[in-house]
Amino acid sequence: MPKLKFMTLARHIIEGEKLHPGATGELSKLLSDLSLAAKVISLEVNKAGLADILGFTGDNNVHGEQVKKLDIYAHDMMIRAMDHGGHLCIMASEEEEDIIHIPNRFRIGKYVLLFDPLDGSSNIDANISIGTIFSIYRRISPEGEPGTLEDCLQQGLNQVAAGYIVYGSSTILVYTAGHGVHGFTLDPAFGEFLLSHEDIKTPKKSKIYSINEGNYKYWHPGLKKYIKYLQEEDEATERPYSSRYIGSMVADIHRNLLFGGIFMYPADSRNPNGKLRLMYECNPMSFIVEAAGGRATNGKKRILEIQPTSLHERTPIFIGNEEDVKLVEEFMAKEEVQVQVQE
Ligand code: AFP
Repeated sequence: MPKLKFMTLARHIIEGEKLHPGATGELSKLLSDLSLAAKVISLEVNKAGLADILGFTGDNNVHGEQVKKLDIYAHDMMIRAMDHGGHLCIMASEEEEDIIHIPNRFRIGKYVLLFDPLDGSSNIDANISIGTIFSIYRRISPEGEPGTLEDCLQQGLNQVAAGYIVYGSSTILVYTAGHGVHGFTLDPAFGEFLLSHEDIKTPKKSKIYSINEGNYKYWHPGLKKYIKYLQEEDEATERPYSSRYIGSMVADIHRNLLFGGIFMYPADSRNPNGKLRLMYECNPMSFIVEAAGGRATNGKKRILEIQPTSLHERTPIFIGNEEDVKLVEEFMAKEEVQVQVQE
C-alpha cells in the first residue's frame, strides 16, 4: 500500500477550499471547529468508566428514550464549540426537541448545523463503537437574521458537507464537502486528525448485510425473501452473505463503507417509519455513502430527495453498495405487485 501524505485535517480542509474559487473560508473554519468538538468528545468517551460518567441521567430525550450522561455531554460540547464561530445561523440536535438559536451576543452566519451528538449510545456501557454525525446546509432564510426551522428542514440533497466521527478502536473522522470522502484518524500523541483514508470509494457489490433480524416477523414480505436469498448458497453471486450488526449505525455504516455491505433499518408492522432519524442520521450518512459511490433509499425513494416536514421525523433506510440496495428494492417492489394483484 502506498504511503499517505502526512496531512492534517486542518490542512486538508484548506486545500479542499482552494478547489472552490470564491470560497470565503467559512465552511473550512466551521469544519475545524467541529473537529475540535470531536477531539473533546473522543477524550471523554475514552474516559467512560474512569470518570464517573456512565449511567443514566434519569431523563428521557424527545424520542422517549432514556438519556445517558455522555449523550448530554456530547450535545453540550457540540453547542459550546459551534455557537460562537460566527458561521452558523441555527442548529438542531437529536437530543433537543426545538431548533437551537445562536445566542444574540454572537455573529450570525450563513450555515445550518444538524447533529446527532452520540449515535449508538446504548452501547456505551459495553465499550462498543459509537459516533457523532453532522450535516451542514446553507441557510435559505435572509442573511443577518436568526435562522429558522425552514433552514433546518431542507432536503438532504442541499447538504454542503456531512461527516461522522467513530469513537472505536481509534477515533476516525470521515467527511465530504463535495470533493470526495476522506477519513482522518486521531493521533492521540499529537491530538491531530491525520489523513488515513484518502478518497474512499465503496465497492459496487458486497458480501455483508446489517439488519436487526430480531424484527424479522414484522418485516415486509419482500424484505423477508431478500434476507433468505442472501443466506442461500450460490458461488456466482458470492452467497451466502455474512451478517454483521453492531447496533450503532455510524459504526455499521463505516465498516460497510470500507469493506462493502448493505445496512438496513426498514419499516415494519410496528414502526411504519422505521427507527432512524432523517435529519440527524439518514441524510448525512446517505450524502457520504453516495459521494463514495453507494446508494441510499427508503426502499422506493432516494433518501436525499425526501422533503422533511419535521425535525425529528424517522425514515426506513437501505444504504450501502449500489447493486445490493437496488436488489432489495426489487424484492420489495415484486411483493408489492403480488399483494396488489391478490387484492
Ligand atoms: P441508540 O443511540 O439508542 O443506541 O440507538 C442507536 C440507533 O439509533 C442506531 O445507531 C442503530 O443502528 C439502531 O438505533 C439500532 O436499533 P435496534 O436496537 O432497534 O437494532
